[in-house]
Amino acid sequence: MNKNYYINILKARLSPERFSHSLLVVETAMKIGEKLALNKDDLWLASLLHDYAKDLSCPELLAVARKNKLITCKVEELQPGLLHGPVGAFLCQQDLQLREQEVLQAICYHTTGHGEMSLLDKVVFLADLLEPSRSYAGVDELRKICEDDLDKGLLLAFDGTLQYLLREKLLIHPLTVQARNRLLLVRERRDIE
Ligand code: DGI
Ligand code: FE
Ligand code: FE
Repeated sequence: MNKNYYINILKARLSPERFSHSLLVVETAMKIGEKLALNKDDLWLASLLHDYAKDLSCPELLAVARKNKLITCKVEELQPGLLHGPVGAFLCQQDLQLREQEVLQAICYHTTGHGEMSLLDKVVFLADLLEPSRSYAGVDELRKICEDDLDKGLLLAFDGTLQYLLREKLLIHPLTVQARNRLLLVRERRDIE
């Protein structure tokens, strides 16, 4: 894989801050994924490109999403920032000829999560929240928990996002609810066994 090709394309698309965030997400994702059974090229690509569409404006996100039938619920129309995942995955497929479905899926769902998250989806999602320049309350605890138990960390991450959305009176994407419900159910079953 020609890594420089992707790095240069991304650098030209994103603000310097967003580009440097993307490199930190790669670093974090590779560290989290080190000992996991994951395709490391897929992990590298998905974590690098996860915010490919992040610097598009809301009208631009909506225009691409409407034209290509990417909108899956009303919440996305009302909070178009949520579309940077699905639009990013679409543009990576269209502009960069990215064909790896697993990579496109991880990019698509990196903001909301979803009910059937793969290991790749989970690592990209968490690396985005844990990269070293993130400094919200609770991030160190989350980093520590993820070292021991990825799903426990993921559940805590969704709890944190949901608490933030409730506090700020923001709409909750149904996929965020599905992701959190699924994690909770899977964990409960494991505890009972
Ligand atoms: O793109 P990044 O800033 O690196 O990170 P991200 O893609 O995880 O986006 C984070 C934002 O997404 C954060 O402000 C919370 C928001 N978000 C996540 N789930 C939901 C949500 N916003 C709404 N309105 N509803 C959700 O379900
Ligand atoms: Fe993002
Ligand atoms: Fe990000």
